[in-house]
Amino acid sequence: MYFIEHLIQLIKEKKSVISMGLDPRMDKEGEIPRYLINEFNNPDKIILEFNKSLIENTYELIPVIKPQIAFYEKYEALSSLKETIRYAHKNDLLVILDAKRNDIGSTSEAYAYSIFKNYNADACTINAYLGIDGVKPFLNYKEKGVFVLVKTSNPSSSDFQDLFSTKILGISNEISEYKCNEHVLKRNYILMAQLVRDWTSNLEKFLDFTNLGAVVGATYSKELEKVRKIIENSFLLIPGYGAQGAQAKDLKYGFYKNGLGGIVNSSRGIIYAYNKNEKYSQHDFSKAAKDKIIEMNILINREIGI
Ligand code: OMP
Repeated sequence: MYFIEHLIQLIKEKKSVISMGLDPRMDKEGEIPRYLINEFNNPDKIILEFNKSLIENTYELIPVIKPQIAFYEKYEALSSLKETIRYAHKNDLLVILDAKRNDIGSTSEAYAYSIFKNYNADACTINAYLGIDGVKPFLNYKEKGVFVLVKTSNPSSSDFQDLFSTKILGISNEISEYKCNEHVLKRNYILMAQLVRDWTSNLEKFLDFTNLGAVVGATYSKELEKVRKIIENSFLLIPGYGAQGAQAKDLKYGFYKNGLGGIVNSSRGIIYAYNKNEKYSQHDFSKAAKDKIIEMNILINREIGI
């Protein structure tokens, strides 16, 4: 089944557009509960136990999880990542592997193989700075989903993504600066959104959506609205809810009137919710995550109308 078709099916079944981000942290107080760290004393085992408990308690309420590979690499716990993906699939969840990979075409092929074959992820995030030949190897896995970074949620995303530039035909590559008044300049994230739109044009559609999506931070709601209008046939992966400050009201313009068009990721806000409310002990971490998801589903669904 195509990723996007399955995603839409699960969104409708579960009435949820939430992606639970599985970003295991073990460095500070209040991240993965201490009792788990003490009990297992091995990063793979600690993380797998943590993730399985979260999945078991929340899989009926969400369509998708998004593990960020950096944390599994940091703790040398890649087998827990594979096991988590297997466990998520057994529990009716799709998996977006957040790897933000990209390179020249031949190296991208290896990245795509690793993400889709070795890890068996259903979708992934990529950076498309190298252009279409670094993107194609991911698109060659036709049934898989790909989310291209367009406008990221972080404060300094403006450093490059908000700068203005334009394409000028017939100008030598030796010229690295160009003074112009007559050209129309667009912000780089708008140009990236337009590229993604162009790349979707030949892809198969399900309910108007292709397997190629884009990432736009919920922390930039005006930009979210602009990108939504440019890339009509793409799902948007929208991170930044919760720990980064975005709220349900910021999400509305990422979605169409039928409530489709986006998924909202929260990682720390869900999986470490136990640590933000005195009514939970560390043993209640997955109950706290479940309660947070129930609350998010109500708040978000009210805004987007599903
Ligand atoms: P929390 O801030 O804990 O909810 O985590 C957000 C997750 O989304 C992290 O795994 C980030 O790496 C990821 N993310 C962003 O925060 N901002 C972006 O613009 C893009 C992503 C992403 O691609 O998922």
